[in-house]
Amino acid sequence: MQYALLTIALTAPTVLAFPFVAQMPGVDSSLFMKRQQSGGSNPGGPATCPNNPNHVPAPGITAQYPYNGAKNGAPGKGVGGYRVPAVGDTAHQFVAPGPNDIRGPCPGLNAAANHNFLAHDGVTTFNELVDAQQNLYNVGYDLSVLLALLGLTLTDGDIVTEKLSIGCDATTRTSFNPVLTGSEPGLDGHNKFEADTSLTRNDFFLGKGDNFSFNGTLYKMMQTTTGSNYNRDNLAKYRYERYQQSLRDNPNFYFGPLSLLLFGASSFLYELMPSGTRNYAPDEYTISSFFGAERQADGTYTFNNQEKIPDNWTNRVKPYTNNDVTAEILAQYLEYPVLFGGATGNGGFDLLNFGGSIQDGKLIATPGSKELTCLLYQLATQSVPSYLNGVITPTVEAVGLVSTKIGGTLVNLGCPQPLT
Ligand code: HEM
Ligand SMILES: *[C@@H]1O[C@H](CO)[C@@H](O)[C@H](O)[C@H]1NC(C)=O
Ligand SMILES: *[C@@H]1O[C@H](CO)[C@@H](O)[C@H](O)[C@H]1NC(C)=O
Ligand SMILES: CC(=O)N[C@H]1CO[C@H](CO)[C@@H](O)[C@@H]1O
Repeated sequence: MQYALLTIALTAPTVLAFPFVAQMPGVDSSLFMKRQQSGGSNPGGPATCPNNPNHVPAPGITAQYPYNGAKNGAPGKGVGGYRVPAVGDTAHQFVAPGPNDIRGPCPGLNAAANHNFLAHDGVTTFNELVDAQQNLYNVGYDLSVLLALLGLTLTDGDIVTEKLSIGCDATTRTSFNPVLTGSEPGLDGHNKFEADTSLTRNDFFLGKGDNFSFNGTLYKMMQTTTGSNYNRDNLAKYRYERYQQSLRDNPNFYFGPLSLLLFGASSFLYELMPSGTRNYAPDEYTISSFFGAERQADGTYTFNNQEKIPDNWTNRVKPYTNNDVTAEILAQYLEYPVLFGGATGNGGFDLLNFGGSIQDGKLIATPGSKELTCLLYQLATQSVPSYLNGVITPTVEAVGLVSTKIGGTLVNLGCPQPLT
């Protein structure tokens, strides 16, 4: 466990400006504990998780096909605009996932695994994640490291083996010692990294625990609202629509600090997925390919299990950095400001505070501010209210890993030191 789960007694006085409402009428409190873990044969749990006994690590790059030159978790060149997969590079051609391969809620990582930038079975490592993001998408080194750390620590990968399942619970393969670490739910683990109001995934409560599978109804809604132009303005609008939908339909709706990552993820549609060969337009051809969304004759969408880099694709020219993504998170938020907090099940809504960036339920970080720069770092190093009656706090070991990998750069910029 990289994050200790702290469930606060309902009567205890607390410094957190967040009321605990799990036992209020209308709130199904049994879900709160289940939210954290997708145990046993629940959706995303170990019993139904594919298992490839023959794990093959990602092949990595070669001198002939160097991409960004990123290997072993180190910084690459940070110069994109090249073709992926490179012409002739058979090691990174698309191969659809088989029955033993794990895929999860992230189309960016699923496509990376389908193209062998991550291990094809979906059990990956910190280094593979950092290398793949740079070589494939030209994500900046700083952001590649931050996202990989968030994946590893927040969603319970293993900080000793540095292994992570990109989907369901594969503890037997990620953990250095399952008895000591407990279960490591992978990226499907809800309300650590995985949150309500995703673009194309169900809310946890509404999906009865399956919040990681592609939902064609939601994809269709996104396509309709954006008019197939997945740019910032249109995605901000669609995210707002999803928020209103969850507020209306989901009595256990929770929109906490980790939901900030969803604005980051939606920026990936117009910042990381578009192709130079299509003038970097976030268009239907491109986005549907990454999402594996297949349009049917009647206009509905189904999942084809083929999350794929579009043909003839070239990646972005300049690296996409921590500052770029936090600026996009704020820009989308400011178009349709919404409140952070949780539904109390009786029509009420509780607001929350987090770090210096969320106050009384509102994101108050300003462009270029320290709070904005530190946003993702704080998610990785501070206690995060992660659902209605709980807070997750990184362990000393998790904070240690983050500082080892980040090397103090963000602390030097004035980001708050972790308290643990
Ligand atoms: C180590 C790096 C990464 C990790 C750990 C990660 C993890 C995740 C997780 C857990 C989600 C689900 C969030 C939710 O729905 O609640 C997600 C969503 C998403 N990710 Fe990633 N991701 C990473 C990198 C990327 C990259 C490089 C791309 C783009 C090329 C990407 C594109 C997306 C998109 C578009 C979504 C939204 C999907 C939807 O809501 O339907 N991710 N990611
Ligand atoms: C997909 O999402 C819609 C809208 O939230 C929901 O009504 C439907 O049940 C979901 N479908 C599946 C298969 O979960
Ligand atoms: C691929 O992209 C190149 C460069 O823009 C273009 O000249 C070529 O026509 C494209 N080929 C296909 C099959 O789309
Ligand atoms: C438990 C549950 O509701 N699972 C469903 C969620 O959605 C997927 C499709 O996206 C269904 O296949 C599951 O049965």
